[in-house]
Amino acid sequence: MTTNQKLLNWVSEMADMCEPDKIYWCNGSEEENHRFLNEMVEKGLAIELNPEKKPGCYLFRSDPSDVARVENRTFVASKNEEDAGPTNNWIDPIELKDKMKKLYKGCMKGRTMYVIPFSMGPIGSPASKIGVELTDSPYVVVNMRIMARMGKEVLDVLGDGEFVPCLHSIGAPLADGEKDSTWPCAPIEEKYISHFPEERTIWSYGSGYGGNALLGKKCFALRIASVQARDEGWLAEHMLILRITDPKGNKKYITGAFPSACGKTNLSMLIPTIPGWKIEAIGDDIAWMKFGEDGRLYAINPEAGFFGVAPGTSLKSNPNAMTTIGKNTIYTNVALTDDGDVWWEGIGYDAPNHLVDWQGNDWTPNDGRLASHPNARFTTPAAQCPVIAPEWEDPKGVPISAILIGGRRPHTVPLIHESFDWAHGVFMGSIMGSEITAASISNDIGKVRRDPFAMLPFCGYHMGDYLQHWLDIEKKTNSDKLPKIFYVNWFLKDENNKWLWPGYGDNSRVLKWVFERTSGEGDAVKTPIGYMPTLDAIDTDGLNISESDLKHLLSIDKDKWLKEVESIKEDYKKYGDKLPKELEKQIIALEKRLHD
Ligand code: SAT
Ligand code: MN
Repeated sequence: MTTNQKLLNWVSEMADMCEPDKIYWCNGSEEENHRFLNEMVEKGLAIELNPEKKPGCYLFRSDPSDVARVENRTFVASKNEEDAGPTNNWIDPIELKDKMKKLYKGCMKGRTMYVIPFSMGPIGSPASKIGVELTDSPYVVVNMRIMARMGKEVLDVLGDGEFVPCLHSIGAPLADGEKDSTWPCAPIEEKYISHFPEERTIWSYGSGYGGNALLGKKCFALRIASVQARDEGWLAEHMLILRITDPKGNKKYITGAFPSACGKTNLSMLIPTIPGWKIEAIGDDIAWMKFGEDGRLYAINPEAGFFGVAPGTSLKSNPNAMTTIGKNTIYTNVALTDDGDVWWEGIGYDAPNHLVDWQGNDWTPNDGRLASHPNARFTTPAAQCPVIAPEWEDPKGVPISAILIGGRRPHTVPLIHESFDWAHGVFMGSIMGSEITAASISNDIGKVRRDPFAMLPFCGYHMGDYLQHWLDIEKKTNSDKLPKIFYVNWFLKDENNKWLWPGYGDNSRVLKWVFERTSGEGDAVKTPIGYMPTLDAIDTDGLNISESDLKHLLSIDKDKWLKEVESIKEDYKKYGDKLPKELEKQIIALEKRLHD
């Protein structure tokens, strides 16, 4: 097992508090995985899909109250409130631990406590970090096995070293003889997804779903890692990583930060529509970027799987993902067909006449209800992706040439623009975001929710300090070694609410310009907001797009941008005196350029 005394002590201390019936150390083997899956099928917690349609695949249905990350129950409990900043929920760490200890007391009665040693990043890579998750959910175990490298090998590499302790409970103890439900969890007001940044510790209680429970992902690889990255001089980011190859065989690596539901997974494995170009995936959600000896930023994907949104995934939107999830995949909250396959809205073909919906009820097409939950997910091994780049597990990482940022903006922000320099690129990152479309608070529709580098829900410290950290990165190397920063917007609409850009595989046309710009090529004009491609700099061969639509996509409206400036100034107020001086200068400079 392990001789790591700190680990042994922590496991026994947590077991004393949670009082599980058993403690089980996961070894990560195939045999163990099958045993857990079979046990869950026998208990009615999971359904094995038809092996002729979806070999090695299982369907889980969560409790309707436990279907997504819960941002209002997610806490950054730094010692000082100021360090959590205005965009995180804060509770004093001593008070929070007291509260949570009461909940954890006896919370695993009638259950097993699984010990999951896991590595974020390839096992043994100097860029990787080790965590240990304790959980009473076997669903979490089988998901963590896909999303991270886990088991005995990790303990071997850990030795007596440091790990991030991650405690998780679904918060549903079982009394003697009590019958279990299919997705036990705690009520919303008892759910806590807590981070103790100074201690590098995670305590999660009450939810079994996604980022609330698979603690290696958002909790560790983003919230805790962002604090480690700040202290150690690197970047832990909510970014995809892709490799792009031109027709001559030249390769470059690009990362991209986009808020949820902007197509990160689709972009990372896109099939280009321009002949001779190729895109391969390295990661679809998280990038850790550190300086190499040559002064360039190298990225690794700390994860080993994709936890993607199923609805909307189709042969049109993402054929490579459809292949990836054809086997050895865990599906959560999708609909089940009568022949043991899965279906979801936007899968690309009509629903059959009968399904069992995500809540386990009969469903027919005229019911007017969704058959799968909008946040239904697949958990699938990255290695199964037909276009996974061969170096995706290279412990050194891959050198990054360009960083993309973007969101959903139906107007104002053009298809693409490039920053003048690093600081201007950080400014662009600080103002990115999406227009609110279907908000429950109707007043907010049409407003922009700014989400700097798509990290708003995932930064483990003050967002103002985070932006300053991005600015400081420039001082660590020569500026010509840094990636170029580009702001893309696939989501522009015309006056009739029609998309102006075809998207999907045609996004490769924009990536081609990015590729050229990082090679000192690609025609550009200087505009008040940054460099933009000339009209003929975007390859539109074989694309059916009108000259006027293209002009619309590649131009800016100064009046709209002056309004944008006002809205940015308003947004910046929330940082108070933590707003980096450089960003204050940037907004003034932008306003001046717009007036010139
Ligand atoms: O549930 S996760 O946090 O892993 C996915 C997401 O919400 O982006
Ligand atoms: Mn994400």
